[in-house]
Amino acid sequence: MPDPKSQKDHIIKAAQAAGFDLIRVTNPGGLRPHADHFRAFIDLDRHGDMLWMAEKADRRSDPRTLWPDVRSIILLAMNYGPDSDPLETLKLKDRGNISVYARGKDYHDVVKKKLKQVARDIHRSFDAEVKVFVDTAPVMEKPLAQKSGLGWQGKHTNLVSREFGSWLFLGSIFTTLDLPPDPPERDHCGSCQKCIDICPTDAFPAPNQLDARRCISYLTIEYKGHIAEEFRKPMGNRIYGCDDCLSICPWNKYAQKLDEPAYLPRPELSFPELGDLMELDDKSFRQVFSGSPIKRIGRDYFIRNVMIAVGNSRNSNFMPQVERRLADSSPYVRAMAVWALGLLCDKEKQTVLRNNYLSDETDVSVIREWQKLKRR
Ligand code: B12
Ligand code: SF4
Repeated sequence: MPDPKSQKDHIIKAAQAAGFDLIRVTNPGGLRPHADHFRAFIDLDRHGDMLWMAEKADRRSDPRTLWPDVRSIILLAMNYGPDSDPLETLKLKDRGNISVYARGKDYHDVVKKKLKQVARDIHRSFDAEVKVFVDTAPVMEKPLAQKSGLGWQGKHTNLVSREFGSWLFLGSIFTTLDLPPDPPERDHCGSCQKCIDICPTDAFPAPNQLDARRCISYLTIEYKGHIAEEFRKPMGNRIYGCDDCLSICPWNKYAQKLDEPAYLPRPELSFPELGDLMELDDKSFRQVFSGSPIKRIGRDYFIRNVMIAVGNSRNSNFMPQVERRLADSSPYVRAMAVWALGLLCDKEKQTVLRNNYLSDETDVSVIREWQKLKRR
C-alpha cells in the first residue's frame, strides 16, 4: 500500500487530469465556530424560504454526522472565469442579465461527473470508501475549502483564490483514507469592502454575513413568491442570479478565463433579448434552457423576473408584449406585468388597461398590484 503522501500525489494528478484547477485536503474536524455562525444565520431567519437549510443544520455542522467513517476531505475547485466584465452587461437594458455561472452547462452535472471519475480512481487504486458532494448536500463547502487552503471566504462570503479570484465552483470528495492535510488559507481582504458597497439591495448586514432574503441571487433563483417592491428597481436587468459582489473583487485581476468547454457561454443564455424571453411558454422555456440550471426554476418564476427587467428597461416598445402577459396563466407573471406597465406607459393608458383586466382578475396579489398602480 503506498504511503499517504504518495496517495495524495496520485489523487492530485487524477483530479488535475479530470479538469479540476485546485485540489487541497483537510480533515473533517474543527468546524465548530462555523457551525455556530451557521446557527446564528438560521436563527436570524436569513435563509428565508430555504427551509432545507434549517432542517439539516446539524448534519451541516460536522461532516462526521453526515458520514461517521470520513477521515479526509478532498476539496476541489473548477474555474469558470468569464472573458469579459459581467458588470458591463448590466447596462444592456433591453436584455436580461444571466449570472456567469448559469451561462453554460449546469455546473452540478459537470462537477459531479468529474468528482465521480476521481472517486472511482481512489476506490480502485487504494480500496478506500468515497462519497462525492457538490452543492446540494448539507456540507459547508466554503469553510471546508478555506480550511483546506483552497482560498478564503471573502466579505461577500464566497471563496476567493489568489490564483482565480472569485470565479470557482466547489466540490468535495469524502474518503476513509488518512491523507496529509494542507494548511488553511488566511484572509486577504484587508480593509477592502468593495463587494459590500456594490450590492444593489444591501444584502450584507456585516462583512462576511449575507442576508439571503435580500440577495438578488436568492430572489431570482430560490424565491417562490412575489418579489417585494423594494427590490424590483435595484434588480435592474438581472433575471437569474447576480454577480456584482464577485465581479467587483480586486482579486479578479488574477482571474483566468475558463477553459472547460462545458462552461462556455451559450449566446441565448448570456444576455438574451427581453422581447424573446417574454414569449416563452412552458415548452419553449424547457427547450431553450435544457441542460442549464435555469430550467429548474420553471417558466413562471423566470418570466416573473423577466417582467421586472422589462419594467426597468423603460422601453415603451415592449408594451404590446407586456399587455399580453396581463392575461398570463401565472399570477406571478401577471403581477409583475402590472408593475412593469406602471413604468412603461402613461396614466391614461394605465387606466384603460386597468378597466380591461382588473374586473376579471381573481388573484389577490395581482389585484393589489393594480391598486398600487392607481396610487403611484
Ligand atoms: C445556500 C446557498 C446560496 C444562498 C445563500 C448564500 C450564502 N452566502 O449563504 C444564495 C441563493 C443566496 C446563494 C447565492 C450564490 N451562490 Co450559492 N450556495 C449555497 C449553498 C448551497 C450553501 C451555502 C451556505 O451554507 N450558506 C449558509 C451560510 C451561513 O454559510 P456561509 O455563507 O459559509 O457563511 C459563513 C460566514 O459568512 C459566517 N456567517 C454567515 N452568516 C452569519 C451570521 C452571523 C450572525 C455570524 C456571526 C456569522 C455569519 O459564518 C458562516 C460559517 O463560517 C452553497 C453550497 C454548499 N453546500 O456550501 C452554494 C455556493 C456557496 N454558492 C455558490 C455560488 C456560485 C453562488 C452565487 C455566486 C450564484 C450567483 N451568481 O447568483 C451567489 C453568491 C451570493 C453570495 N454573495 O453568497 C458557490 C460558491 C463558490 C465559491 N467560490 O465560494 C457554492 C459553494 C456552490 C458550489 N458548489 O460551487 N447561494
Ligand atoms: S471585494 Fe474586497 S472585501 Fe470583497 S471579497 Fe474581494 S477583497 Fe474581499
